[in-house]
Amino acid sequence: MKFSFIKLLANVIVIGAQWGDEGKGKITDLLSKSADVVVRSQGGVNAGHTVVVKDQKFKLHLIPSGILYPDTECIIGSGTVIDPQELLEEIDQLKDLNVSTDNLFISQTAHVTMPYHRILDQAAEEKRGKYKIGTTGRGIGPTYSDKAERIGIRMLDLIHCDRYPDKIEWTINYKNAVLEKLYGLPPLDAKEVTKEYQIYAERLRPYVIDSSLKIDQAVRQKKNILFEGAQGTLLDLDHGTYPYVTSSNPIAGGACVGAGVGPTIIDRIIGVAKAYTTRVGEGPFPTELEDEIGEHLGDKGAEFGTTTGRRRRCGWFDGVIGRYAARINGLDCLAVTKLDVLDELSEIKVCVAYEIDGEICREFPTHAMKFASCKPVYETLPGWQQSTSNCRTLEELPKQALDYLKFLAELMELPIAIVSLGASRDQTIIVE
Ligand code: 2SA
Ligand code: MG
Repeated sequence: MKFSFIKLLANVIVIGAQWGDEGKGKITDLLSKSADVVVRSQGGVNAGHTVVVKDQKFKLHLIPSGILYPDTECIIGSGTVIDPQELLEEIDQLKDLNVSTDNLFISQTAHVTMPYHRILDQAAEEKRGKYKIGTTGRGIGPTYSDKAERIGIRMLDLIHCDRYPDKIEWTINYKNAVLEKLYGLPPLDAKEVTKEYQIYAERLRPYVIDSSLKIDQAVRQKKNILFEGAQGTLLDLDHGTYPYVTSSNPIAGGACVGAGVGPTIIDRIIGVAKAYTTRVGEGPFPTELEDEIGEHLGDKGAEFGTTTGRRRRCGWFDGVIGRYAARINGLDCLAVTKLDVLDELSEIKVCVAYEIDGEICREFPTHAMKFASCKPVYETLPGWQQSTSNCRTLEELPKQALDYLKFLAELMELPIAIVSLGASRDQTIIVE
């Protein structure tokens, strides 16, 4: 079966099947309508979701888009990293737009991004020179490094820092040595930073809870839980295009780890993929188009990073990484977004395999050098050259557009459950 409707009467993970920015924000926003709880499991303010409701644009980085529904509980889970200043700005932005944050909860074991993390992220990028990763510069990698090194500050430490300021001060002084000795940068004033963070702590304290316990209670009450992925499969620290990856696990397994639930509670895993491919930052990208078609996709698709404003690199749909994402995540079905961006093209290419050292390869090569050298093998499909943005059923789509979707579904061996044809909530086909 090529198309199927996956009912959201269950616990669902939404995952990016490419390099991030697949339009997960819109899909989770749609699914949040029938979810009782929405959970973010990993990542930090490197993520960016734009949700459009009644012509109002919401740019969210840390807070799940489910916050726009008044009865949906939103949890920022253990596996995330939290920049308190940015989170408070997001809370204020929502309040200004009359969106309540009473249903927002923050895990007490999530790690805190401190000022030195941001400085170190940017300094390390500069030092890497030609080996730079193209990070968002938001301190994500250094925050996760400290977590692994076991010198991180967790939300618990933050909200109790008025009583125990020593830990934060000690860590800042420890990091000052790194700033000075490794990068020749001026030290931070430990007392000043601690004072600043005490103010953030005061405001964030009411939101902080034992999140895994709260999720467990929701599971026992048979509530519908939506796990909202950030970034994408190919940016996964373990299974992505290392070293050009983020420092967390955006794959389905990562959702369980970061939320603190067992995999047995998950009923469905939905992969979100654009009808073409984009990537921000450095690293190999086999189907990249450095020509006027790539430019057209970028312009029509408004391909700019939500967090950094960087222009995204654009290319054809890559079925090899698509199949890889299906495997690594155990995807049940697919949501295809931004199909309308292809509307004007006379023909559309899809990568079905790679050629590596003269050999045809259908499986994703985890070897970075091989991946960097692979040439895409394309199949060319006819375009439809008419607008699809007002189509609301599969039947209303031009035949070539429907054939294109069927081709992707067959290639990925997955049913398509949702097709998105624009940014607003109603520009969507939900397959019945
Ligand atoms: P980092 O900052 O350490 O996580 O960067 C490491 C790599 O991960 C990529 N990355 C992303 N790629 C796409 N979208 C992301 N979120 C923002 C958005 C990006 C933006 O939604 O648009 O605004 O630029 C995201 N976050 C991290 C990053 O480009 C590096 O390749
Ligand atoms: Mg994004």
